[in-house]
Amino acid sequence: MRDPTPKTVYLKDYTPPPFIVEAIDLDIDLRDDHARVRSRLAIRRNPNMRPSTGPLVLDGDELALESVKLNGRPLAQDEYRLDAQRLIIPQTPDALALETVVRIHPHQNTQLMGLYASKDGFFTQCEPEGFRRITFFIDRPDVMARYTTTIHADKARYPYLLSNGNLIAQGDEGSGRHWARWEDPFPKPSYLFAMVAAKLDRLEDTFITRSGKRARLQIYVEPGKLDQAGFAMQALKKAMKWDEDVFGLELDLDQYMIVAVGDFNMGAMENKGLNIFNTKYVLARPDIATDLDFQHIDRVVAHEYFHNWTGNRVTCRDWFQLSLKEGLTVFREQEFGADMYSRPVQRICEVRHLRATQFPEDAGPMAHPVRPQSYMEISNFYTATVYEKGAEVVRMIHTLIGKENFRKGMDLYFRRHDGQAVTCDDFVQAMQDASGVDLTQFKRWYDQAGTPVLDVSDHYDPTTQRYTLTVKQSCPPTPGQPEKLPFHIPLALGLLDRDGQDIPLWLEGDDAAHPPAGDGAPGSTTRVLSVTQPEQTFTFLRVPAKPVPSLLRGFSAPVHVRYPYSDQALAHLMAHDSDPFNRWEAGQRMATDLILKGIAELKAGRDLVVPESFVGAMARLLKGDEGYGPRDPAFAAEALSLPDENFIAEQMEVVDPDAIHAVRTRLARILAEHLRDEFSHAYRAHAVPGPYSPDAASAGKRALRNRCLAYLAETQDPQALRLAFVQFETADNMTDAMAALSILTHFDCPEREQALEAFYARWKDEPLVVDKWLRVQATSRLPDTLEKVKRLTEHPAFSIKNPNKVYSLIGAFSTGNHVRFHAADGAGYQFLADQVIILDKLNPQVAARLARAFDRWRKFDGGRQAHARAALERIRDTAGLSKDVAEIVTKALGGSF
Ligand code: B3K
Ligand code: ZN
Repeated sequence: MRDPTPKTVYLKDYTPPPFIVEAIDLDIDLRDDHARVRSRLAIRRNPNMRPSTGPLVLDGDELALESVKLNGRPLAQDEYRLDAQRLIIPQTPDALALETVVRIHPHQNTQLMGLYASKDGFFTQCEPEGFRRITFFIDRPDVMARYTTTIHADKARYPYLLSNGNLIAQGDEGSGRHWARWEDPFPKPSYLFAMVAAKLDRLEDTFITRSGKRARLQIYVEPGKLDQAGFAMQALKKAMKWDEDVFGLELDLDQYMIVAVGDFNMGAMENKGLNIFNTKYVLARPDIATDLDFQHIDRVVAHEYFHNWTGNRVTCRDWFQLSLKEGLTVFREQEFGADMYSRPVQRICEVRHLRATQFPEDAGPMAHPVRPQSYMEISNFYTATVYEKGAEVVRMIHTLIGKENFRKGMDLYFRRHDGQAVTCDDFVQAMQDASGVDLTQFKRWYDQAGTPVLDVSDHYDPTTQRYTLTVKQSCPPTPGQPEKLPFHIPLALGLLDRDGQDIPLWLEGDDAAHPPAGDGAPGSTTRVLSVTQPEQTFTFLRVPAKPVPSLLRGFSAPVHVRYPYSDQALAHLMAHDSDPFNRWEAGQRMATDLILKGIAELKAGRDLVVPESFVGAMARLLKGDEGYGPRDPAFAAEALSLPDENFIAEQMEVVDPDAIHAVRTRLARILAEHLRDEFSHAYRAHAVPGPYSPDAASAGKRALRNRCLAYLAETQDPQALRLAFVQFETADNMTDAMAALSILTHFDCPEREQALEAFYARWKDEPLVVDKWLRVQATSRLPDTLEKVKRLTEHPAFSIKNPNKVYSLIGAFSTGNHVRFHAADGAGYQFLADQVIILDKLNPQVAARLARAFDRWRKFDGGRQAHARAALERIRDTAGLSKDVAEIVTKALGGSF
């Protein structure tokens, strides 16, 4: 586990594997304090690597080797070498059968990588390099083998024995034990291996694929929780149908299993035919899960299912290509979400998430391209850049070549690469070949880090009715990449006239006979400009009067756009833009400008001034166009949300967390006081009658209503806090209860304590609800929050060994409580350092993820920087630090980012 000299791995050093494994026959014998794993590998030299005489090198981590046989003959000790990470056999024939027997200790596996024990049994997680913790293997994704897996365990304690593929045999074997053998018909990389031996309850269903095949669907959950598995099953069926309808992709298995486990490092894992999920993304019931939880389940179940084609059938050649499967699968999941819920609202949430996580990453010490060029620990690169920016890159291809061509590109990609381990270049090539659009320059998105900036200026000439936009692109330096080449950026835009109507767009140089693929045709009201040069001008013809530009519609590229909008222009866009994303965006720009101005005023000792145009715009959002209430409450709820503190911090040269918090809270209070009646009215008007349902329309109403309640509470009127408490007490669903509790947590009032106590008393036996209870306390704005968080680490509700608990308490405090984590006295930083150091001994992956909260430390003032540096250095100097955490802290401390 501890590697004394962590090495950097480079993409440029990639070479194909010298040996390939054609088949693996695994036999896993689970005992009370260990497991014995026998593996038989059918290996041969890679024919493409001839002539070759090199040694056979197998990866292994924390394996106690008991024996090794080559072609049936036990090897003497001088015929192989063993070090902490490898088994090396210098002399081998070109084709061989290798048998190893190892002992492992799943009960002591606190890393939750490889085979580990959890409450109800044994589970695995292999991606990216966990399989080597189960047996010796060539543990890299371009080695694809056929798996047969036999599991032995106590029958009463572990009635279900599961692995990838089809169950081909099973039986009893005396002493109350049983066994089962599984065979996976599809060759796969080792990271997709999974097995489970556990006592669980099973929900079953069937799905008839479009070619008429009947597939068995099974969801396995903790005993007694079957009533929480139904929604995930429906999600799975929706996802299967959608992938058939939209991409023509069908399930290739007779049986598809999802197993939920409470101890899991991340969200879920797409193992072939046997997905293993964090309980958080499976279990749901109206009284314990919020609307957002339901939505996340829909999306994560779909995401893992979609991997069956984008990831499993076509996989990654090496881990640098991770975004090949992740960016593409996130894009597919986003499109599924857009079709299941409100497309504009999904997009708004995705962009907000991208800006909250990926933009800061791209501006900080861990900045890396969508296809990283090096890493010390690959687990650190399951990042917002690889996932979310990777999805934006796929979306840009979709925008540039158009929907039909994109589908042709996907078809071609599968035709060419089914069953292969390939690269991001292979994906782009298929898109280029299918569409005829040259994507050569576009590919820079995969290799250059940093968030590009578009500086836009305009000029209108009334005599010629020409409107000219000048677009300059630039990209700030990132670690190892001081200079960037220009990107190919799809800039979708529209022009609004004085009445708020879209103007038909005629571009100088339009060739009506050959409209560029994917763009709106000449004369349409949204056009996609291809920005490819450092500076470029675009001239629109027949523009009757100076328009208001609606730039980057639908957020067509992951960039910053700078354009000198007046408040009036923003209010115009907020009221009229036909692109809902940009209607939302205009409001966010206005609020951000207002808060940044307010911070400057505060420093000069003056109070925040909120212009009538802003209050008026908010009032219109609440009232909507038709009668009382907006047409789309879910959209209104988003548009009424102020940009969060992390986002505002990113817009500042030197971050002042106290000022951000003070001004943002003040703005909310001023709005609440001005619009008290409107908020009260909308709160009452959007009550959702009848039994709870997580559908998009009802969820939208609840979201708006709870946003109104939050504003009302900002007045600090005891009646408003009372109203929140009453909602908390009477809610028949977790969404409304949790919304009320998340409001009360910020106010030092008796209702707060009463609600928190009642909540815990009621839900202490539901781990996922206890996670919410921890999170809501960790994100309180009250000044003593850190003290409370520290006390909660001692509470029986908390366990540092459970990743969900760690993320809910420590993660939520350090990434979701800007003002308290970044306290001027450095106490937040010291606390986080303490926790990272403790956790690193148990679970380095989760510890490294926590340590990322230090990423932006250089953006703060000298005092805070000194505290952060001391905390980081203390972590760095800890003896026996994992390479996971070492990589994060050395990058944070090095350089100037
Ligand atoms: N592929 C997994 C992520 C594995 C993370 C390993 N540290 C989940 C997903 O993206 O679907
Ligand atoms: Zn994924």
